[in-house]
Amino acid sequence: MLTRIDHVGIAVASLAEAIPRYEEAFGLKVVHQEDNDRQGVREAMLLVHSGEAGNSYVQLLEPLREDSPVGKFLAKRGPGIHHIAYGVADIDSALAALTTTGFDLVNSTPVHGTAGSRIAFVHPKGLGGVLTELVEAAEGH
Ligand code: CMX
Ligand code: CO
Repeated sequence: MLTRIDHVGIAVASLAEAIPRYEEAFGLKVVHQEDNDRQGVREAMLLVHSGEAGNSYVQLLEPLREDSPVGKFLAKRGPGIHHIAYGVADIDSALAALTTTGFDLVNSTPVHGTAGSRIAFVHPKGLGGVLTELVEAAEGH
C-alpha cells in the first residue's frame, strides 16, 4: 500500500528561523511553501530525495493559529517531530482498507494537502503514538 516516506512533519515556532538551520545542516533547499488554512499551518517543503516512487521531503510547519493541531502540539510538547507521511498510489482504497481493519481515521475522506495532493490523517493512538498522514501526490509531483 505504501510507496515511500513522503515527508517527516516537524513543528517549529518560526519557519524564518528553522529553514536556514535545515539548509545549513544538510544542504537542503526549500522547493515549495504554502499556507494551508484548513490545517492551520504555514509550511515549507525541503527536498531530500527524488526517486522512482516520487519525492521525499522534510516538512517544516509553523502554526497559523494557537488552536490548530500544530499550535496545540507546540504549546503542549514544544518543537519536534509532529507526524510522518507515507506516499500511496490510491488514497481512497488505502483509507477503505484501514477502515476495514478498524483504524481510527482523523479524515475518513481525503482533504487538500501540499501542492494539490490529496491527504488523510490516521489517529496516533492506533499507531504507537505516531500521527500518520497518507499522501496521494498530484500528477507531476
Ligand atoms: N503526535 C502524536 N500524538 C499526538 C499528536 C501528534 N502530532 N497530537 C496530539 N497527540 C495526542 C496528544 O498527546 C493527546 O494524547 P493523550 O490523550 O494521551 O494526552 C491526544 O493526542 C489528544 O491531544 P490534543 O492536544 O487534545 O489534540 P486533539 O485531540 O485536539 O487532536 C489530532 C489530535 C491528532 C486529532 C489532531 O492533531 C489532528 O487532527 N491532526 C491532523 C491534522 C494535522 O495535524 N494538521 C497539521 C499538519 C498538516 C500537514 O501535514 O499538511
Ligand atoms: Co504533512
